[in-house]
Amino acid sequence: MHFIIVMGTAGCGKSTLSSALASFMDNNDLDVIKVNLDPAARRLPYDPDVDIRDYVNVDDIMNQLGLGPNGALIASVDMVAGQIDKIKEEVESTKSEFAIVDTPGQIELFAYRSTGPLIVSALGGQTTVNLHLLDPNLVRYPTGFVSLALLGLSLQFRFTAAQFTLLAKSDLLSDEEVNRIVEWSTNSAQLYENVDTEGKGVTRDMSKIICEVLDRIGSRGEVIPVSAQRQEGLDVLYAELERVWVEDHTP
Ligand SMILES: Nc1nc2c(ncn2[C@@H]2O[C@H](COP(=O)(O)OP(=O)(O)OP(=O)(O)O)[C@@H](O)[C@H]2O)c(=O)[nH]1
Ligand SMILES: [Mg+2]
Repeated sequence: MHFIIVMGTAGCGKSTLSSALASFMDNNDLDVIKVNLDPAARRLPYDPDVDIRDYVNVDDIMNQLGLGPNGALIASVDMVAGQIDKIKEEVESTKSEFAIVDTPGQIELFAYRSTGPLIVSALGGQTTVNLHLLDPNLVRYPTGFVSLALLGLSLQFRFTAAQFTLLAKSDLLSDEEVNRIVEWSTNSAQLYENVDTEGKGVTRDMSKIICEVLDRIGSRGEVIPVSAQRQEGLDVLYAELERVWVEDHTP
């Protein structure tokens, strides 16, 4: 099975993109399942084939342990770790070729506690690709782009899988803004220049240093603009994913 793990800051469009990508693959006759790993999801824009809420219920945890919403969320994400074997079994029992995995809104709970890396490695799979979604409202400014690039690096550090960076909800930005963001992802000198001219104070100074670090680490690939709402960019994303799957079959 090939796994596609969808990650990003709260509200950046993970669930909607998971749904749109699944429909895109479905329409191309691919056997794909949708896995929801967000125990706190209220309403999902898709019908999950495997759902963490069948194993861990935030409301029950709140009541049983007398916790507030944040404490219950932390406890519930941690409890997911105890259900990994069952989830893996359920995922594998579908015998699908592809699985799209939607992750909790609070990325710090998933990525920076043990659950996220544990579950991703336990699922195993032939290939695993992480999709890091960038929130358009933050990433439209050069210093915002730098802060999310830093988060992307940190995710890469926590999960040693292949990682693609997507500009989510690209329909909310002008073509000019989208092009600028794509340019920043491949042209660090341009990013540095825009940080220098548009940033302010300590944020600008720190961003310039981070730009240098990003430059030293090297390219993390061009940002792929996508709009789940308009079904745009999914073909480009799919072509990139396909390259990973094809390489996996190349001796
Ligand atoms: N304009 C536009 N809005 C979008 C798009 N994708 C998602 N949204 C909206 O963004 C909001 C958040 O989308 P979700 O898919 O729930 O985001 P999420 O990252 O799963 O959110 P959490 O799981 O709560 O962190 C919703 O109001 C969506 O309708 C898009 O491509 N374009
Ligand atoms: Mg979601």
